[in-house]
Amino acid sequence: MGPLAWAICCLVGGLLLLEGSASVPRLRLSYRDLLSANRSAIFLGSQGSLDLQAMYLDEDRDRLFLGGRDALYSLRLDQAWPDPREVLWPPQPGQREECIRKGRDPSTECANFVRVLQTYNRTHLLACGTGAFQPICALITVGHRGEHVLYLEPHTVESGRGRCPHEPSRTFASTFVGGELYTGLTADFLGREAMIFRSGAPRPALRSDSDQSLLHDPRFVMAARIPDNPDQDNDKVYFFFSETVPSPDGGPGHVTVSRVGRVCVNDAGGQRVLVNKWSTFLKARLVCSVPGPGGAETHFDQLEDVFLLWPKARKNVEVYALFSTVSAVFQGFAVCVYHMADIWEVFNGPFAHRDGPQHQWGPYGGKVPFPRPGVCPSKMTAKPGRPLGSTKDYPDEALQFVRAHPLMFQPVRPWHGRPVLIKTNLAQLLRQIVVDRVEAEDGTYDVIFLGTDSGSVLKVMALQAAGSAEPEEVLLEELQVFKVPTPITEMEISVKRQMLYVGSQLGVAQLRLHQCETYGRACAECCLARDPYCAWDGASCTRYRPSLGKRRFRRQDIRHGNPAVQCLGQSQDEKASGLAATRVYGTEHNSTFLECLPKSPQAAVRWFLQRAEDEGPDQVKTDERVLQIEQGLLFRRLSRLDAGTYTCTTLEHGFSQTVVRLALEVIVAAQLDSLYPGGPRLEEPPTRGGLASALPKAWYKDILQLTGFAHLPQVDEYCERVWCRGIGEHSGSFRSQGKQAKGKNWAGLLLGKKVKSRGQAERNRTPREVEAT
Ligand SMILES: *[C@@H]1O[C@H](CO)[C@@H](O)[C@H](O)[C@H]1NC(C)=O
Ligand SMILES: *[C@@H]1O[C@H](CO)[C@@H](O)[C@H](O)[C@H]1NC(C)=O
Ligand SMILES: CC(=O)N[C@H]1CO[C@H](CO)[C@@H](O)[C@@H]1O
Repeated sequence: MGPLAWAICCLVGGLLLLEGSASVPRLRLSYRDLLSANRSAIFLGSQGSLDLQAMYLDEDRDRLFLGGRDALYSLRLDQAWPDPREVLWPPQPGQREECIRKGRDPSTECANFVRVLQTYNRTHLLACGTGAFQPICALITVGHRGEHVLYLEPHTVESGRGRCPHEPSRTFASTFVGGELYTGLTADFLGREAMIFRSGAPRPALRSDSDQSLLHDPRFVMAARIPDNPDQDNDKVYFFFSETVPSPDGGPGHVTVSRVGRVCVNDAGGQRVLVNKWSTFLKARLVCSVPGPGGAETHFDQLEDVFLLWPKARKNVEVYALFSTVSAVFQGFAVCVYHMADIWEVFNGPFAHRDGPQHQWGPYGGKVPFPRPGVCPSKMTAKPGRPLGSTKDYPDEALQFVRAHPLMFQPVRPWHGRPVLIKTNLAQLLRQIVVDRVEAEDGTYDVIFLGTDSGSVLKVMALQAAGSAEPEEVLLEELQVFKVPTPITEMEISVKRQMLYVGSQLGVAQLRLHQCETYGRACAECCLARDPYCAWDGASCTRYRPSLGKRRFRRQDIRHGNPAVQCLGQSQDEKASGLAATRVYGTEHNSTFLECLPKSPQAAVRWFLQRAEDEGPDQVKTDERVLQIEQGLLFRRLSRLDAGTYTCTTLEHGFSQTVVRLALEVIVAAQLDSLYPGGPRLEEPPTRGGLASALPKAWYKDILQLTGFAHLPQVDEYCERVWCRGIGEHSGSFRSQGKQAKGKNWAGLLLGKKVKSRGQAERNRTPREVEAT
């Protein structure tokens, strides 16, 4: 076996072990489900697409600011986005033409794509855009709290070089700290000069030293100020990014690695060395990997997104990072969590050193100068008679050292040494991550929201089971936020409002973190959902509030989702088993379909048939004639022996529930033939307007005759339901067939071609469309 074949085999073998148990969501909600339940509200602008590049959630002002193509928007954080404000901001005069003349793409590059939106002061935002390949910045008046205004201050427009990339597509990160903008970007026209840049009066701008090869083709993901300790002199701005570096063992080729880098906020550059360049920049590798069989690690090296989870006390922030694999063989994603204490430890550890480009990296073993490179000037660096109040006072030796040793030797390892979540063989790519720490009855849970490249959001938990090394993945919901598949590029959370703000190139959506009633109206359904936001309160599935939890009756079981324990004696469940059967008809020798749509795709579906009152129910035997498919039971050719009462049950976490009961009657072929010597008249369905009068009443009377008048009320009711619902405005019926098929069905239905009943699912008002929307 060649080395490549070996690598592939072992990689794939290792990944088989990694596959999560439950990659089917407990609940899947379509775009239309979300809109009709008020779970989401979409803003696409007046043109139907914003070309969104930047999103800034401003919870102090209760506003959401958006940067688009040649425009800025301001939305108030209310349901359904009342009165949005828009400001047009095209490139400087002549710049668009100049951009085209230089050979850039007129539609995707030669416009002002707004990529920076940061709070400047209490009344203004700083905005920067690509300016058709000539970056520009300006101040935007947004008004005081409570006002809803948006104006561009034309006299403040100035060059945005170093503050915004030239192109809309290039990765970029920025943060605004103490009146200065920190950016990680490629700052030149050709996109070659990668740097970390700081700008803003009154201090002179500071940038990365270009001859230092500090950054290798970086993809910046995030930048943020994270205080190390209460002493503000120690505050640093951290950058999270990936790099493509020469192979670390001196071999040929390049590898992708992920990094955390940092600079001191009070860095002022050096006096003789590193003048107007960073004098405190250091970086370390972020490792996110799992051990495979035989000790070989599977690495997730490409950083996709980072979310900082600030605990209530605002110290010891936790870094949630989403990674992907860089392999051409397979696509995998992992979420790793890093504690700041572990990051600090690595920055306090040995520096990486090698004697030359062909040598291996090792820990630097010599004497490290004082003040230790990378340390911010503060009381700690001051010594009697030696103020060291600024990096300009640092000895040249210390600056030379940091210039030669920007990389730490040790990598930062994730908490527990492994990812909390691994996703392989996904149909979608994962792009964004946001995390909410939720208090539930039996503990605190981190709910992870993942934005995909197909316009959906996955709501996931990683449960650390006692005694098991591997966390259990609980995929709570899959929410199709955008109508058409489009990569999610921005995601912000408002814990205060319990909302997620989701951005794609098309526009933004406001999405509720939870909607407990969607899980159903029974205690068992609420419990099986295992959603830490929700609990059974004795009457319905509602938002769990820890403060009230002690006094009120609350049923919740996140860890096990076991309704048998939690919902004992909760009458709603017992009702289900006594569910009355709905009468349905099928014709002999024809195909018939019995629908059963369990609320959760995770549930195992079983069908039982009871032929006579005095017989017990038997599990339905399936073969090539009777098929059990995802949506129900399909009889390809109905036999008169198929008549009886069918019960569809689901089994989930050892808990069995009845979803639907259908009493199937078989109309014998001979009876039909005698009624319609020339075959059944399958007329075109009546149009919607003439529905009531045009229905061939005689025709359905014929069926009554066939079945005997004893069943009159049920048949009547059945026809009523099928006709009025199926053909009318109720788009929820005949879902899997799309609009075209809707009208045609009424005839087939009576002849038993396709029998639909939503049974219990009907009673719970959530329309769940299979139809691709
Ligand atoms: C959704 O919200 C609108 C307005 O906020 C309201 O009129 C409507 O009744 C709500 N619908 C549901 C299903 O809650
Ligand atoms: C914010 O900055 C702008 C521009 O410098 C200035 O005009 C405005 O008065 C400032 N607002 C506040 C509240 O300081
Ligand atoms: C709708 C449908 O498929 N009808 C068929 C039912 O079966 C008879 C023969 O038994 C056919 O003639 C019909 O076309």
